[in-house]
Amino acid sequence: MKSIGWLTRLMLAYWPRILLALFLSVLTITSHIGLMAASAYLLARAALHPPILDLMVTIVGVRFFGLSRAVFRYLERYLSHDVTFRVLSQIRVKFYEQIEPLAPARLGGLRSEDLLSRIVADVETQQNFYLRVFAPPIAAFFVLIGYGIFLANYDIRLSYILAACFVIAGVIVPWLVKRLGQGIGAQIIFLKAHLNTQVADGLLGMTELLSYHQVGDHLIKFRETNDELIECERKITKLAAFSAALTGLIANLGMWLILVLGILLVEKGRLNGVNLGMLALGTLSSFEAVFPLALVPHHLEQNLVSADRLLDLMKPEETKDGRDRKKHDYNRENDKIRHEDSREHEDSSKNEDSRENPGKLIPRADNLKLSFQEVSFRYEKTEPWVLKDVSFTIPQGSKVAIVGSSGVGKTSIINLILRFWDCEKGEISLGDHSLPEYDIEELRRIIGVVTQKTYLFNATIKENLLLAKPSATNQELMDTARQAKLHEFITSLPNGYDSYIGEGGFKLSGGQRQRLAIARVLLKNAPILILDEAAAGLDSITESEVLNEVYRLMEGRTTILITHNFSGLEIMDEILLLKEGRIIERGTHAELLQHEGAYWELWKRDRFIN
Ligand code: DGT
Ligand code: MG
Repeated sequence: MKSIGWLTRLMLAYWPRILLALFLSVLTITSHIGLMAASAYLLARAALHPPILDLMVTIVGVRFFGLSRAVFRYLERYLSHDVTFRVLSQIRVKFYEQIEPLAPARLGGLRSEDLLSRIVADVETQQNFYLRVFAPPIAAFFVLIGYGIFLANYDIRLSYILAACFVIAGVIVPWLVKRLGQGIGAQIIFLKAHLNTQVADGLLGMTELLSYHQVGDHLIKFRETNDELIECERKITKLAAFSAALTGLIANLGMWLILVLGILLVEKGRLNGVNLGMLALGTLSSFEAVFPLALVPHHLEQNLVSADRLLDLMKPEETKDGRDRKKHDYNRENDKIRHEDSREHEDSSKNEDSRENPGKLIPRADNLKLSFQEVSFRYEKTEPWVLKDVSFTIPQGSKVAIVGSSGVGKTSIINLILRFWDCEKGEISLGDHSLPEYDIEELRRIIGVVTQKTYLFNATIKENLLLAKPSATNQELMDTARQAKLHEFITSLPNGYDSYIGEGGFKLSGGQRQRLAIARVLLKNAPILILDEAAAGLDSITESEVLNEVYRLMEGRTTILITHNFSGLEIMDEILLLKEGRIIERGTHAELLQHEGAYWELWKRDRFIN
C-alpha cells in the first residue's frame, strides 16, 4: 500500500499537467454528451418544422461538439501520455539512482536476468497508473456532477437516476470484477517474470541443458508457465468483456429509466417533449466516463504488485523495520535518497542531509589505515553470522593476506570494505573515521579491486580497460597490458586493442579475462588494492608471473590479498587465517609456520599438492 503513496507523489510532481489532462478528459466526455444531446434535440425540433433560423444555434452546436470532441480527445491523450512517460522516466532514474550504490552485492541475490526483466516489466506496468487507475474515477466524478446538475434543471429525480446508475456501474461493477478476478493481476505479473527467467535460463544455460539432456524437460516447464499465463489472460479478457456488457446494460437501463420518467413528466406538462430525446441520449453518452472504471481494480492490483517489488529492491528488508542507526548503520545512501524523496514532495524542513552530501568525508591520501573492530556481519537477519567478532588493522602501505577455506567469509570482508553491505555489529574505519562517514563514491575511488568474478563488458579490449581510467593514453594501455602479461595476446588478435570480446568477455579464456581485470586495476592505480583470488584460473607459471607483477604493484599500497595459493606469502606483513567467520590465527608467514597450527597444516598440504 505504501507504493500507492509513492506513485501518487511521483505523479503529483506534475500536477499542473495532470489538472489540465483531467480537465480535457472531462471536456471530451462533455463534448460527446453535447453532440448526442444536441443531435437528438435537433431531430426533435426539426420534426416540428420550425423556421430554419430557429434551428441555427443547435446546428452550430452539433458542429461544434463534433469537432471539439476530436480536438479535446487528441489534446487529452497527448497530455496524459506526456505525464505518463515523464513519470516513467522519473521512476527509471530514481530506481537506478537507488540501486546503483547497492550493486553488485545486494542485487547478487537476485538472478540478473530475472532482475532485469522484472525491473523493465515492473516499470512498464506503471504506465497504467495514471491512465487506467488514477484519472478515470476523477473524470467520472466530474461528469456525474456536471451532467447531474444539467438534469436537475429539468427535474431532480432525473439526477437521482443518473447517480444511482453511475454508482452501480462505477462502484458495484468494479467491486464485482475485483471479487471475481482477485489475484489474477498479481499472478499475471508473477508469471510474466517467471516466463522471462525461463527463456533467459534456457538460452544462457543451453550448454548444460543439452549436455544433461534436459532441453525437453525445460521446454515442458516453459510451456506450463506459458499455458498458465494464457489462462490468466483469458480469465481477465472474459472478465473485461463481462464487465463491459454489464456496464452497457446499466447504461441502457439508465437511459430507459430517464426516458420513462421523462415521458411521465411530459404527460404532466412539466417537461417539453422536444427535450426527451436529448435527455435520454445525453445520459447514454455520459456513461463513456464509467466504462473504464470496471477494470480499475485489476490495473490497480498490477500496479501495486509491481510498485511493491520495485520498492522492495530499493529499500532492503532491514531498513524497513526498527533499526539501530548507530550500530547498524544500514546503507546511508538509501536513507539519503529517501530523504530527498520526501523532501521533494512533502516537507522542505527535513533538509539535514543535502543532495551534494556535504558533511561526508573524502578519504585523505596520507591517512588510509584500515581497521575492523569486532565486526560481525550476516547477509540477512534470518541467516547465520558470516563474520564473527573480526578485528584487524592494516596500517597504510602494509600488506595483509586473508586465507581460509571456501565459504569462510573472505569475500564478505571485501563487500564490507567496499560498502556493498554494512556490518551489523562493530565498526570498520578508514583513517580516523568509520566508513559510513565517507562519501561512498570517493571511498570506492581509492580502492582497486580484482574480484573472483570479474565482469567484462561486451565492448572492445580498449574500452574495457578505459573503464578504469577514461583519460588513459594508448601508451599507458599498452604498458599496463604488458605488465599483466596480456599485450602479446592482444596484438596477436586481428583488431588488436579494438577487438570485441563478446558478452561477459566470452571470447577470452578464463585466465585472459583475469589478466584483463588485473590490467584494469593496474590502470586505476588506487592507493588501496584488493585482490580476491586475482590469479585464480591461470596456469601455475603464468600465475606466478602475474602474481610477481601484482606483488610489485603492491609496493607502497595498502593491500588485501585473498588467496588459496600459499606461495609468495612470505612478503606479507600479516596473514589472517579465517575459519567459520573468525580469525583463528594471525601473524607473518614465518611466525605462523613456527607456531605449527592450522596455517602450518594448510601450508604443508598446499606444498604437498603442488
Ligand atoms: P570462497 O570465495 O569460496 O573462497 O569463499 P569466501 O570465503 O569468499 O566466502 P564468502 O565471503 O563469499 O561467503 C561467506 C558466506 O556467506 C557463505 O556461506 C555464503 C554467504 N554469502 C556470500 N554472499 C552472499 C550474499 O550475497 N547473500 C547471502 N545471503 N549470503 C551470501
Ligand atoms: Mg570469495
